[in-house]
Amino acid sequence: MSRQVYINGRFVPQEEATVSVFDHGLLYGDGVFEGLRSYGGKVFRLEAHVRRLFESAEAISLEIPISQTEMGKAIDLSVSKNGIDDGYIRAVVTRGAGTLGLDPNRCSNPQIIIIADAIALYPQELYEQGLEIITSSVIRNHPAALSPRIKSLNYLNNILAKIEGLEAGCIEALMLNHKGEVAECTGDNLFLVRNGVLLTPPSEAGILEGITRDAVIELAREAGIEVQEIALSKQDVYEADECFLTGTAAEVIPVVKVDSCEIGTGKPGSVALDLKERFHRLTRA
Ligand code: PXG
Repeated sequence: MSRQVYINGRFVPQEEATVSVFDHGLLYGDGVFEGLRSYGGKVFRLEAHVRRLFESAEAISLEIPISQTEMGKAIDLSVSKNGIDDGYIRAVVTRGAGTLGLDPNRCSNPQIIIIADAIALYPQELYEQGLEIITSSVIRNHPAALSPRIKSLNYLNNILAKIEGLEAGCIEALMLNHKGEVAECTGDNLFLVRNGVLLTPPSEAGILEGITRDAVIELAREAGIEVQEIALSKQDVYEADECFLTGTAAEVIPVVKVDSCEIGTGKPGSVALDLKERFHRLTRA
């Protein structure tokens, strides 16, 4: 089905939605993006995603030529114009076309692109049986090199870890930071349950602070579950009672094996399943 794609203030059929081969988004990965979900035609946590998009842009000195309100409206409109109920939205802002040189000052026309499409969910059985993941040998970007807080078009760090995971038969892979602490997975945040307490790496571990992660922390606290954002080791993961991942695409998904080590009982844990349900209700509310 052909989609109407938003590009710089206009909606055009997807075949006509193009950017220049001189765009620094393509040439250098110089740009930022967000992945959002809509449920029943309503975008989940739209303001938080738009805020993060603008923060990512600011962190790379990229001035987005429209306001956050206008961006939010354009995202909403992309969903409604394409008649999407439960869908996935990709918002991208590139540096724009420039010269064959790094200098971003030679790019004068940032490109704003919004694509809304149907969502390809992970197979249902993975939510019931739980994922098996591995720890990648690729460490997460050093925060002083390219901060993981910036959702940039430069995703090679994550893609290299994803390739290693896929080669091992896993659709996700755990990434450690430069200190050897647990950071996050290639497109998902990680949580553990230990003695009834929910544990997740803090921002300083070098993670993208996921919007799903924030929602799950809120839901857990509402449910009376203690949550701690603390540094975690690979050993903490192996010895945890439960493990699960959170992300816009995955929502909440249990993990039952890490590096061939069974987590807890080797079956999805009760806290993970409860939070999965609570998140499901929140998004469909
Ligand atoms: N860490 C990283 C590195 C991510 O890229 C998350 C955590 C989870 O954040 P949210 O805000 O989504 O809870 C992400 C998000 C995709 C895709 O198409 C990837 C993400 C989000 C949506 C789609 O692979 N990554």
